[in-house]
Formats: sequence, C-alpha cells, structure tokens
Amino acid sequence: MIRLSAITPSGQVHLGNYLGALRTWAREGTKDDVYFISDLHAMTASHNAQRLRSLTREQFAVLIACGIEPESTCVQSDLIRELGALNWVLECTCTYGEAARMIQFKEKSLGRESVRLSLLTYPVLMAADILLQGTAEVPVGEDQLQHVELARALARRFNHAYGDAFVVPTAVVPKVGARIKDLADPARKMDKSAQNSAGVVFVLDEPDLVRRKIKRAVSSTEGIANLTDVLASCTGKEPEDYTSRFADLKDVVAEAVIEELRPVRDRTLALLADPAELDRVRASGAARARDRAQHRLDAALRLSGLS
Ligand code: AQP
Repeated sequence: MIRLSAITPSGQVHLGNYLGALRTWAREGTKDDVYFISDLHAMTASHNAQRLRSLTREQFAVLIACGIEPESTCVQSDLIRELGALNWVLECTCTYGEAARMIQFKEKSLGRESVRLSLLTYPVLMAADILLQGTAEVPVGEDQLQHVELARALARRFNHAYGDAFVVPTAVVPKVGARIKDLADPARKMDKSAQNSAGVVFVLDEPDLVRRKIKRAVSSTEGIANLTDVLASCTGKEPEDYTSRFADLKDVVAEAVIEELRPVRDRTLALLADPAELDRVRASGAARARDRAQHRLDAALRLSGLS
C-alpha cells in the first residue's frame, strides 16, 4: 500500500517537522511510500529562486539523513513534466467553484493585494502528486483534509467519465503527536517561515545555538508544557513523568534535543558536503517515482483523448 507525504521548502526544517513528521516517516515508512520535497508548492507564494533551490537541496538531505528509505524519496520538481501534464488533465476535470471553495485558499489569500493564481490551483497539483503515484493513503492534518477530498473527487470523476486510470485515495488523520510550539511564543506552532527564528529550533542549528534558544524559551505555563512535550517526544516518555522533577528543565531539554538531533545534523552536513552522492540519491528516487508514474500518466492522457 502506497502512502504519500511531503514537506514544503518554505524554510529550514525545524524540530516540529522532525518530531511531528520526518521521524515517523523514517520509523514507519516503507519502500512503497513516497516522501517528497514539495518545491512546486513553495512557489505559490513570493519566492527567491536561489533560496528555493538551496532549501530544496538541504531539506532533501535532511530526509535522507533522518533515515527515510532513499528509494521512497524524491523532489517534486524532478517530476515536473509528468506532474505538469497530469495537472492539466486534472484542471480540466475540476471546476472553478471547487478550487475557490478551498478554505486554505481563502485563509492564505485573505487581505493580500496580489495572490498568485497557483495558490488557487495548487490543490489540483496536490491531487496530481497523489494520483500520479497511485497513492492509497494520504496521512494529513485536519487542515489538509479538504484537499484530499478534492483529489478523491477528481479521481472518481475522471474514472467515471473516461475510464479507470486512478486509485481513489483515502485521507488518514494520524493520531496527533505533540504539536511543537514556538519557544518564544507558545501560542503559535513552531513554524518554518516564522518572522522571528528565536523560538524555532532548526535541525541544522549548532548545539550552542540550540542551548541558547531553549534557555531563552518563555517560562509561562504554556511554555513549560511545550518544553515537557519536547522532552517527552525526544525521550519517548510521558510528559507527566517530568512535572517538577528537574531543577533546571531547560538544561535537560536542551541536552535531550541536541542528542536527538545530533545524528541527523551530522549526516545532513556529510551529505551536503558530498554533492555527487546527494545528486545520485536524488536522481535514483526521481527515476523510481517516474517509473511508477509513467503507465498511469499514459493511461490518463490516452483515456482523456490526448494520445
Ligand atoms: N510545530 C510542529 N509540530 C509538529 N509537527 C509539525 N509539522 C509542521 N510544524 C509542526 C509537520 O511537518 C510536516 C511538514 O510540514 P509542511 O511543510 O507541510 O509545513 P506546515 O505544516 O505548513 O508547517 P511549517 O513547517 O511551519 O511550515 P510553513 O512555515 O510553510 O507553514 C507536516 O506533516 C506537518 O504536520
């Protein structure tokens, strides 16, 4: 069974991404799954080309360094020809009303003077990501359920109108792991694109910087609860086990985070220092994803009257 998940290179990978997603992908993923860097989705907001390229490369190295099965990884834009073709077919299967109804579009475009058209249409590209790979299950947060519903509707509609080309995917909402909060503002979740990075621990931060960020974490009730969640997530124990047990919680949390991230950081830096190896792994993941996609794309094009 194929499961598919992605991370968007809208900023550097942080502790929340790692504890909430990447680590689980590494522990529970199989060769059949698809874990990818969604660089095309990162272009739906204003972006810098150089920064996008380097974040994509860095995030891909982090995926591999986390221990995710290399065969199951890829970078979305490495399949841009296949995805672009399927995206068009799916846009011709989707109505404007369906796209405009997406809550994420409404939220992200609210109050903005200029909004990229791709912000409206990217759920269709997400459907292409899902359908191209024959995905059976898409683990998502509540906020992405509507997008998976759209992918289901498009798969069904296409299959019904032209003939069976697609597996109809199912959304699964995983048991909620700890939602890691910003250390400086625990009312917000830890966020890649936060304006202020003082409360965001990045996977590639040097140990001293991790220590400083955790030392300066807000000490309110919410701030402490967040730190105990982080500690529990790093050590695999329940948060209650830590209540008032440590004289200096922040020191303990800092050391636990540094130890948890150390192997990932070391392996990422080693991969980034070996561009040929990184390119090889990336190319081989892309080739596998392309292979798996080809017959489905061919069928979708043929059935819809294109070749
Ligand atoms: N703070 C978090 N705690 C636990 N899990 C988190 N994830 C994100 N933030 C936290 C999980 O990381 C995976 C990849 O995230 P994404 O690229 O889809 O980005 P996002 O969910 O929109 O959150 P970010 O990382 O803060 O990025 P931006 O700044 O672009 O919004 C997902 O599985 C997500 O649940």
